[in-house]
Amino acid sequence: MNKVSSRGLYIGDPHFIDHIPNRKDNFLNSISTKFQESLEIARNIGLDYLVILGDLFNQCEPPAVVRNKVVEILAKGNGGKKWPFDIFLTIGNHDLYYHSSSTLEKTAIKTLETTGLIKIVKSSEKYGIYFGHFEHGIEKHKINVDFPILAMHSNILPHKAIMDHVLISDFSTNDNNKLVVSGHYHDGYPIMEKSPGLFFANPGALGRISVTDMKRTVQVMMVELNRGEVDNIEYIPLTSAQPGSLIFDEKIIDAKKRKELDISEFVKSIDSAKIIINQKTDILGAIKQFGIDNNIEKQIIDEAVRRIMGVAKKEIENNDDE
Ligand SMILES: [Mn+2]
Repeated sequence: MNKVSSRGLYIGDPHFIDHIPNRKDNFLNSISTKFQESLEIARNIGLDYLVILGDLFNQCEPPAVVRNKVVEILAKGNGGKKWPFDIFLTIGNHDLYYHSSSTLEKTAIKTLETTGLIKIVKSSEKYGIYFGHFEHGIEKHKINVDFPILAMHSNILPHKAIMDHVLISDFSTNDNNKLVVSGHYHDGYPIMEKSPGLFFANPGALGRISVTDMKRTVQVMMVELNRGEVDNIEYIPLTSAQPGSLIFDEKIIDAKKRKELDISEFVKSIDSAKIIINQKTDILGAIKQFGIDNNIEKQIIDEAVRRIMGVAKKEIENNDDE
């Protein structure tokens, strides 16, 4: 099995949905065009299979129009017919309820699997792929399988980050593993050869759902295995992807940035207040005095009091969820 030869295309998180805030275009049309182009690339090169690296849908149970669009592309996108290669999905966190695989029966990806449009499996002996479906704490799991390719929905990163992740340098592989390709981390990174013949890659998300995606090249990855070794690996940019400056609404982004700035200043002011309060026993008096001393509006001081009295932690929590 580990001496397999196969050729396939890998695409990062599409996040199919009907609307993304801050985007000027029709997101469903745009992501559909890019998905269609990816499938055509695989067909035109004559590849054996295609892997979607998770988060096919932005929500596990998307609006019917979104699900129907994906069904249409998969079932009829090839000139009215199905595509002439196998299509696999590594399950992403957005494809499930509560990020839990026990909810698979209730999801849109299950519809696609049941109708035979995509395959959701643990591994493919035929093509030499292990699928690392999303699970909580997947970054900490040690995966010891003999497949040449590990197709993961996991933050396997070249550098440190705020979210849960594992560094490429710490990711453990065995001698039969030749490529670790992942989705989940939308920015992606260049193809890296960690040691001779062992590659790490993440082409980046197909769907640009955040303004941080503005400058990124939208691309897919082709890999050719020859007798269990990586023979060729390359990123292929999509020609149908529009420049970030055309799809994101900069006016909204600027306004949002200002708002975020205002909030961060506000939080800082609460932190300053906390320091002072810690040194005094008359808490409310201290906050009011802090307000007067710093020329802060009464409304903001009232809000600060509310937050300092115990709700601050819950509300300021940063929820960074790819
Ligand atoms: Mn994602």
